[in-house]
Amino acid sequence: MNGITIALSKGRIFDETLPLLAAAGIVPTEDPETSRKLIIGTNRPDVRVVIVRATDAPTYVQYGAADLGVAGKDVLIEHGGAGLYQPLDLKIAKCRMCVAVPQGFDYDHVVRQGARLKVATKYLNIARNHFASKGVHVDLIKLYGSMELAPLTGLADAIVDLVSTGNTLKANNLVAVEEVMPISSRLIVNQAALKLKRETLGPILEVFTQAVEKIA
Ligand code: PRT
Ligand code: MG
Repeated sequence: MNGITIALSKGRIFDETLPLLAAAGIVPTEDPETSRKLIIGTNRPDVRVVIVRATDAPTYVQYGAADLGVAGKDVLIEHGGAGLYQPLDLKIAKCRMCVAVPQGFDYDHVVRQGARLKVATKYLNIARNHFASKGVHVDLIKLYGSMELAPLTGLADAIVDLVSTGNTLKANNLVAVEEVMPISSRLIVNQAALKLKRETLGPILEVFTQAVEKIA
C-alpha cells in the first residue's frame, strides 16, 4: 500500500481524533458507529482508516499494517513501545488511572500495616509498577473488563482502573483512593514508515502538532 493507513478505535478515540484529521484535510467517508466496514475511506484517495480494538492499535502500527494510529497511554504502557515512534501527546480521551476500593474500606490503614492487597485489573504492568514503587505487597488478578465488580463480589480488595467522570465508581459504591497517573492518547507511528513515507507523513504530523496546541 503506497498510501497512508491510520488505525483508530471506535468511540472516544475516533470521535476525538476527527478534528485533528480535519485540520490535516482528512475526512473519513463513513461513521464506524453505523457502518460495519472495518476499512473506511477518506476524502483523500491516498488515506484510509482501519477500525481496530483500542488495545490492538499498537500491534497494527508496530507491524506496519497501519502507518499511524492513536492509542491511550494505558494501552501503550501495557503493550510496550517496541517498533513504535510516539511523537505526540494528542491530549485527547483524557482520564486518570486510579486505585479504587469499596466505600468504607480503609486503604491507607491496610497499606500502613503492610498487609497483602488483592487487586483486580486489566492493567497488570501499570499496577505492578505502582504498588512496587510504594512497597505494597499485592496479589494481582487479571480481568478483561468490568473491574468494578471485583471488590463487590469479594474477588479483590481493590481495583486499578480508568476513571473519567467518576460515575461508574459512584454507581458501584466505590471510591478512588489514589491516582496512579494521568492518561491521554498518543499518536503512534511505524518507525519504518516514518522513513519510507516521510513525504506524506511529515506534513500530517506537522498539522497534528499545530492542531493539538490550538485545541488543547
Ligand atoms: O471498550 P472496549 O472494551 O472495546 O475497549 P477499551 O475500553 O480499551 O476502549 P475505549 O474506546 O473504551 O477506550 C479507549 C481509550 O480511551 C482507553 O485506552 C483510555 O486511554 C481512554 N479513556 C478515557 C477511557 C476512559 N476515558 C474511560 N472512562 N477508557 C475507558 N474508560 C472506562 C473505564 O475503564 C471505566 O470502566 O470508563 C469507565 C469509567 O468512566 P467514568 O466516566 O464513569 O469515570
Ligand atoms: Mg471501553
